[in-house]
Amino acid sequence: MAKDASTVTKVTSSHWGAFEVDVADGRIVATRPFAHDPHPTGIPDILPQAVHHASRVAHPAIRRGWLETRSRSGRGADEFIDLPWDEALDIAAREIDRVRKTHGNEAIYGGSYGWGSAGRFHHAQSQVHRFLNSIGGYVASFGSYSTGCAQAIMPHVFGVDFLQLLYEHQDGWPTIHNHTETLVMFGGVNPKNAQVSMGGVTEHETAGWFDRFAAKGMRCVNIAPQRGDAPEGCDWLPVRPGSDTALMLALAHVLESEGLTDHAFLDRCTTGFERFRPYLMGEVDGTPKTPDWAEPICGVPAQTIRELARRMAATRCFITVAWSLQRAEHGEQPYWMSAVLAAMLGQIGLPGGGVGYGYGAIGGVGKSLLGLRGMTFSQFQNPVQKTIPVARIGDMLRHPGQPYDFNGRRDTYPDIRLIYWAGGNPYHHHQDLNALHEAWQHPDCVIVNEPWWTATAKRADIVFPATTPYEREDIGRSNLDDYLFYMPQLIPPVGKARDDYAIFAELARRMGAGDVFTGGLEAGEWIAKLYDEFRALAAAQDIEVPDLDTLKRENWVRLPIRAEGPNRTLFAPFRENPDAAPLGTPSGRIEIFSDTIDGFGYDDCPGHPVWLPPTEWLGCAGDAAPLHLVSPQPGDKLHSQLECALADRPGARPVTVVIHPQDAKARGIAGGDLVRVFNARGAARARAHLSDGIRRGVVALPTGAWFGDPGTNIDPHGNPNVLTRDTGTSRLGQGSSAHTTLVDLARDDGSA
Ligand SMILES: Nc1nc2c(c(=O)[nH]1)N[C@H]1C(S)=C(S)[C@@H](COP(=O)(O)OP(=O)(O)OC[C@H]3O[C@@H](n4cnc5c(=O)[nH]c(N)nc54)[C@H](O)[C@@H]3O)O[C@H]1N2
Ligand SMILES: Nc1nc2c(c(=O)[nH]1)N[C@H]1C(S)=C(S)[C@@H](COP(=O)(O)OP(=O)(O)OC[C@H]3O[C@@H](n4cnc5c(=O)[nH]c(N)nc54)[C@H](O)[C@@H]3O)O[C@H]1N2
Ligand SMILES: [Mo]
Repeated sequence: MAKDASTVTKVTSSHWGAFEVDVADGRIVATRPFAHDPHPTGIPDILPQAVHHASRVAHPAIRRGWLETRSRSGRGADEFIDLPWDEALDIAAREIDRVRKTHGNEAIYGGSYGWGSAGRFHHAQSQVHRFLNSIGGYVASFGSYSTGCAQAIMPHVFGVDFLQLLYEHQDGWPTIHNHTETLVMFGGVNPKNAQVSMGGVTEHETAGWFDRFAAKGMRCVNIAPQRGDAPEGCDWLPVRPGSDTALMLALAHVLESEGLTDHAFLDRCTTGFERFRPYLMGEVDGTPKTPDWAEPICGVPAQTIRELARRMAATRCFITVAWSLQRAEHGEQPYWMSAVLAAMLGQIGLPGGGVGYGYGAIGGVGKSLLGLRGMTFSQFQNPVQKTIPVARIGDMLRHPGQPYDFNGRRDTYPDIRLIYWAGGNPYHHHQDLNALHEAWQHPDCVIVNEPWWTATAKRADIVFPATTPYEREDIGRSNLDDYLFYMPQLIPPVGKARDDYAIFAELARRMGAGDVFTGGLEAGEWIAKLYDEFRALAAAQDIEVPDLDTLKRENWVRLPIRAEGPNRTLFAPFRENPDAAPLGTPSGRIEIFSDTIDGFGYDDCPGHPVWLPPTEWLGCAGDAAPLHLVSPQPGDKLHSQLECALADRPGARPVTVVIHPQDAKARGIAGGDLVRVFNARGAARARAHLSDGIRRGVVALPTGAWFGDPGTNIDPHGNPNVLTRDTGTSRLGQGSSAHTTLVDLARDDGSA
């Protein structure tokens, strides 16, 4: 688009990176890649249309049935009445006050999971949590949909918080480049997912590293149902979804039976191998976990498994595991077993050896940066002690007062009367959405702050229109990135939208907690205060950060925080001297057998890693649902964000489902056909894309389409979460099991 004199161009930041924005007459008119990004993403292209889209929430709105009679039925079906801000805020504050006085703050669910926006101050989750804490607290959530299961299991194995492992310890790409000879990637290293990172990734470098690996002759093995789960040029072992643990066990069996296990390392640095070995060798159950045993389970030929194991032992080998593997039933097992396999190889603590998690899952993993602290808006302490594992929200709403197990603890679900959501879209992210819609009718009131009429906003009683990051100023910065941004306010708020901060300040004031929530500061004053704190903390680490006025003028700076030297290596000091630098596990060692987990007595997560067949996978697929559905992240955007603009593109909806040509042929499906993807839980419409880059028997339908209106028997846009199972990964992790789903496909004539 040609720029005229009135066009202003600024840089802003987002979860998918930095980009330039052209603004004219108060509207975003165009975007362009950030000049310093070697592999920019196309996601910002849809931004101008989305920000000014007709589906923006223009006014505070209250559902008619709730406004008139406080009726709980009709969520998602009723029309909404627009109200002036003051009136809507009065009504919401009265309702929150009523619930906390009548039922206590334990009746308020504010877990409010979701990615919201990338700015540091206007971080919607911090805002809603601080507000709820300032009025007496709320039921919170533990973990994320991304890594909830890993966050529960990995501290038992390595004695480190899983996210800390990710941020502070794992080998950087330069280390892998310099040392690794064999890169074995369970679930791949997905270039499309590396476009995105929590808080932003400015230089998208993941794909570039694979070009360098190829040039160096590194052998990269992509063990995943889709070839595209790793960059081009990698070997592809099309594994059956949900079966990686069996494959890892077979690799371990080869090591042990061929004398390739590093027992010296196991003795020095691990505990419990002697309790795991009888299971591996079949001495306890009569089933040795050989490659021949694994072949029919995972679909990888036994001879391939043997050769791979030998190569892994003979070369510097780095194992990576995608987050998708633990977003599945028994997701604890491949995570734990990958650590055991790496321990048996004896390379943990050597540069470019051992195991790492989430490379490619988000863009910043593999960047070696000095850690900086600060710029966090305090959420205060939560006076309510109750938390649920984040992905158990459906169970919580369905089973108030019922007991459940989680990571060694037995608790009961609270009786939720009010849900407050800001910065997330549960009708995007949760599983079995038809069941969630039923459960969602239980609370007295649902309040949502949202810029767009998402499926969640449509299922609320009170909706407050929130600004997008382009309508307010903020600071952009991520722990996995070395850039710092001033995110200027680019346009005035669209419609009557207000910042989450302003909405919560007004609600808090009405509930007598205004000063507590705001601390007497305006948004701009908070940004300056948090920035100055950050700057002082950085200065204490000898890192110079410009003052805020300079940053505002410059728009962005690159911080000198790339770690010196390429050799960041996970657990190197521990390997060197495990007595002097013990891990945080009870034994101080890597736990191949965990007495703690064993003591929980869970049959779905016993004391050492085991192969447990999932409830739904190709090993038990029948006539009713013969295909395994994987529902990966969308390549063209972030989750459900900006969906309205994509959905408007001709032919873009319903979403594309990837199917193997032979599976399509067996169903009379041709490329481009409309199809129905279905199982006993629901049905979604999609458009077939035939590809031999997906394993036979597997279909892939990405997440991100907005869930349709209730009352239709098929989701018209292609939301996979009408099909997925809503069960925890196990009693230990209780994470999301989204990838454990069987379905069938049929041609669809397009009628409802
Ligand atoms: N089947 C299946 N389901 C999955 C997954 C899967 O692999 N398969 N993956 C899961 C994972 S890992 C994740 S992280 C989740 C993602 O699920 P979510 O994080 O819930 O998805 P988003 O679409 O990013 O939702 C963010 C919402 O915040 C809104 N928003 C943006 N900025 C602001 C703001 O400033 N204020 C307010 N109030 N709102 C704002 C956006 O419009 C959007 O509706 O999905 C999960 N669901
Ligand atoms: N463009 C874009 N990037 C994103 C996001 C986005 O919405 N858009 N979301 C971000 C978020 S919040 C997260 S958490 C990460 C998620 O990162 P991941 O969890 O790693 O990604 P997914 O897209 O869920 O799955 C990646 C691939 O895993 C494969 N897979 C599924 N099940 C199995 C299995 O059992 N075994 C094996 N070996 N492979 C399996 C599938 O083929 C799938 O394509 O992505 C982030 N990156
Ligand atoms: Mo995620």
